[in-house]
Amino acid sequence: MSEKLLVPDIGDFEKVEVIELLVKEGDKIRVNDPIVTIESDKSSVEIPSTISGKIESINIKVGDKVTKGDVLLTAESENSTKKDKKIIPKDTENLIKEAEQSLKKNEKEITTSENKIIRQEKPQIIQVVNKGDIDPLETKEWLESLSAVIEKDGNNRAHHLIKELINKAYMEGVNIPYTQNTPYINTIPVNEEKKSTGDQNIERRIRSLIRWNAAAMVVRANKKFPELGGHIGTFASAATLYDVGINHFFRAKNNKFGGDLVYFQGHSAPGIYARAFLEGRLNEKQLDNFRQEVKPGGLSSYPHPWLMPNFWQFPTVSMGIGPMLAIYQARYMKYLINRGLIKDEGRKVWAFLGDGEMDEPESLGAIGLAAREKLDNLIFVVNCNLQRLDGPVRGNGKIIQELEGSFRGAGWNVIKVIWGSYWDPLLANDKTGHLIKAMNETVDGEYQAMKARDGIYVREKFFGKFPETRELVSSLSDKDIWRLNRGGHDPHKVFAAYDKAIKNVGSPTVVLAKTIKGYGMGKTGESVNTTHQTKKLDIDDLLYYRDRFDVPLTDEQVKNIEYYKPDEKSIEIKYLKDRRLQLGGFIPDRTTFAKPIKAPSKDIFDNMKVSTGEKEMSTTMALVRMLTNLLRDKNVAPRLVPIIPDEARTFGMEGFFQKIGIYAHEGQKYEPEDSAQLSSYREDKSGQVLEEGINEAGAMSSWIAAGTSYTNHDIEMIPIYIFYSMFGFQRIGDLAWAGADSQSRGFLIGATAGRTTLAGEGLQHQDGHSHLLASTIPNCVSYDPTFHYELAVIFREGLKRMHEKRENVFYYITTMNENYSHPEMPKDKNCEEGILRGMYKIKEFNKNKKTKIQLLGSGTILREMIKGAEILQNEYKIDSEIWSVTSFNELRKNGMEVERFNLLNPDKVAKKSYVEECLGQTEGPIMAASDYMRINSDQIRPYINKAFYSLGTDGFGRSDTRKNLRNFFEVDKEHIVAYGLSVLAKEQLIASKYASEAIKKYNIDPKKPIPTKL
Ligand SMILES: Cc1ncc(C[n+]2csc(CCOP(=O)(O)OP(=O)(O)O)c2C)c(N)n1
Ligand SMILES: [Mg+2]
Repeated sequence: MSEKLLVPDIGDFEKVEVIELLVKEGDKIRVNDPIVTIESDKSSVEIPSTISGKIESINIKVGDKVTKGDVLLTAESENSTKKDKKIIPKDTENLIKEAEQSLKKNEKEITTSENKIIRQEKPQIIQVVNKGDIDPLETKEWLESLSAVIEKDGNNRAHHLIKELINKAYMEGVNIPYTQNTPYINTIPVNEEKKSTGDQNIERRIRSLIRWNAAAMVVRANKKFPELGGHIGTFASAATLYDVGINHFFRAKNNKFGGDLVYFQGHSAPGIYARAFLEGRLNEKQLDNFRQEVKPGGLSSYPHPWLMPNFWQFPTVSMGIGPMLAIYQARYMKYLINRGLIKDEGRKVWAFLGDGEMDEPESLGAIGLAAREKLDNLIFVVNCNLQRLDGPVRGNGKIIQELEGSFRGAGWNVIKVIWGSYWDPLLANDKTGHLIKAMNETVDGEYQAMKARDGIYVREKFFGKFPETRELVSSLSDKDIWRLNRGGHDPHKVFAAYDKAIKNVGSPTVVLAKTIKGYGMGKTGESVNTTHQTKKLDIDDLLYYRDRFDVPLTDEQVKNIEYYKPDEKSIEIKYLKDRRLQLGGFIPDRTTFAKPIKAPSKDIFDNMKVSTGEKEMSTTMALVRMLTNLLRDKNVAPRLVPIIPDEARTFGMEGFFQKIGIYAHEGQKYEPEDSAQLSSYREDKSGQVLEEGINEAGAMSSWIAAGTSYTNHDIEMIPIYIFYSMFGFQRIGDLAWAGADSQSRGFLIGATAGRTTLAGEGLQHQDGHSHLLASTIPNCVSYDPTFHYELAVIFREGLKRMHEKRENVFYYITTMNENYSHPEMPKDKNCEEGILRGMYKIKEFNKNKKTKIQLLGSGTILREMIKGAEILQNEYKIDSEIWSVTSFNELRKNGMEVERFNLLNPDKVAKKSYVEECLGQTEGPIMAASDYMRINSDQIRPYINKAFYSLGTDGFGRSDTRKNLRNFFEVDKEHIVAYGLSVLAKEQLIASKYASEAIKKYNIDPKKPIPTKL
């Protein structure tokens, strides 16, 4: 049967141009095969077939304008699958089935777990003392009923009843104050704690040696060079948290398993080095070079993959970056699994964080996403030592309770590890509930102060709060009281928490572990406000530390601050290595086994090397066209990770929704409002686009996860994060720096760029400095292209350098939203090289052969330069050479390098910078302009031995038309002419009257203040 393929609903557009025909008569097509690409003035989209069969005739050609309902082609259909059918989200049915099945499964699970959870022991009733209780007897009856339910029908039944009670209370109008908190005790009851399989004695000995060596490393470095700094107190508080993880939980990457990913807290690095020393991965000399990284072999101050590329995986020391990166890493891991690019091996992402670090908005900013996306592969461990740098973390409150509230509210599984095992009998004997009351009422400032004192103080200040609690410890000595340990220092409690965390399904987990900052450091460093900065320990402190942890060193050895490493055959070293062997290898360890991606052949971009003729388009549109082309390259297509923070329509990328889908871990549970349209909003479990919402930091974190996929998942991916240029580096600069440190490979696209090119949006949108920010990152390669062929050449080279040759650079490219026609790529054989090196001659005006000026233009302002040059030639008889500068940043890098070489090699023939190669032999002064601040073009000033002037968009942006903005910032063709003439006059090449006349002619007010003052 013959069937017609019609133009589907393309939204509000009519008469949209066909720019590509992707099939021909006689071709066999299948449903979803792309047939034609159509392009409006904003975006280009492929139209997929809704028919399977052989094409009989094609009714349109390139250049035709089509509207909804027009016939595209006729085909002899095999089976007519109507578009109507396809638009029903294909995952929906599966999802419903899945949901039904999981409901059934859950029901089963509930019954079985109910049975399992029934407690054998009679649960202890905690009688919360409450002065406002008008009928304590009634309260007691209710509590006893609850205990009876728990005993008879289990936790789930009790939970259900409480929920029903609360619902009922709401319905009856009872105003229930909302609480996110549980009492200030451990989440896991003692009888549910999973016991560690490890040998606690050996583990304690190993931990003590690691503690010692970590402290010794910092003290030795600072003895040598007091300026080096370092931290002892942080790792001292976190040692058990790490040790339990490294001995029992963190699985390494090897040829059988992808490996857990562990984000170590930045300034706990000394402890991680100290362990690597015992493992034989680092030697004494390297420890002695802690924080001395200039000579090869030193250890970096904090985790920096750039500086220790075979060791550290994640840069974390800028507070707040670790939590965000870890969340998006866990999400990205699920993305790769759901797209079928890696296997689901149950890998986990662990992030170790400080309680002070949780103050950063970034730390808590993405926890909602982690819960929403059910990231049960993610575990946060927050080391709650109740201190940060200056002192307690909000001493009047309780950080653990505060964080519990935030995480529970967001939907996380929260495990509090507050009290160590020595507290268990006390809590069991707390029949009156006064101990819990004291725990609940004591604030962090008090908890911290107690650990800076002694047992007598704790007896008085803590247990002395109530006669009942005083009585509770009456048989304990002051020493016993002092020994009452915190949960985070108790390997049993930590083990139980981690065990529960890795088994949790359906939500991320946070372990809130209470510890003491500077644990074991004694009077100088334990729980005192100055702990954070303690980097020197005097001899008495060191002797105390040795004794505290039974480190087998003589006094003499302590005085020399010697490291201690037991013999290779010792039980400790054997144990430590065996544990890692069982867990697959050492961590951290940074490796890559990813295969490179072959860059697409040059011809994939050929259509960008011809003129667009009359057709006008923006470079943002050209980019989207190019990406659409790339999605047809079988090597590249599956590896592209387009990342868009809720701006796809601004950039004309809505065509991607249908073509490759938006990643959504649950598929699409609804029929989208625009389901009948070609670019309908399609979410899919295997969707490729990461649509991040209005969340630049999250999008950047995704970009980093994808850009480092080659090492963390052994698969090379190509992230392309397209942001509104002002909301790029300016907004997420610190993350960009971390991305660079991580050796992320991928593209950042600053779309709608340029201070005068993004016209109406105003001061906080119009970007005139992102290239400067980009230039601050050493491995960022940045370009500001004007024409589509420049973009194609740059992008292809980027793919080649980063993903085929695996160079550790990343690309920043600005694209604009101004529509204009694009010329054919110049035939000059050096053009491509020039585009990539940063400049090439694009045009020459030679009519007059008298006076000449060199005009350098970048981005959209290049076009103003060309127009200005035409006026200069036609009205003022001035010739010019026009240079398209694709990257002042790249030119500067080359200039710096060459200048340095020449200065360091005074006896050698001087090399020429590329700028000099281009401009050295040219005639006339140089004038440069871009849509960025003058300092952008000024970057090359030192490498030119000629008069150099620059124009730029210094000052606050503001909304207006492009024409008015360019006039205001003095980068339009009229100012280029006037300034050009002035430059020539200043260089005494023409009379100054020409410049004065032009200034008058173009109504330029010399008295107008410079835009930076307006
Ligand atoms: C963004 C940022 N701001 C400031 C610092 C300096 N700084 C380093 S550690 C620290 C305190 C950290 O406290 P916490 O997170 O509680 O870690 P702890 O050492 O107590 O485990 C500060 C402010 C930093 N590293 N990053
Ligand atoms: Mg802290």
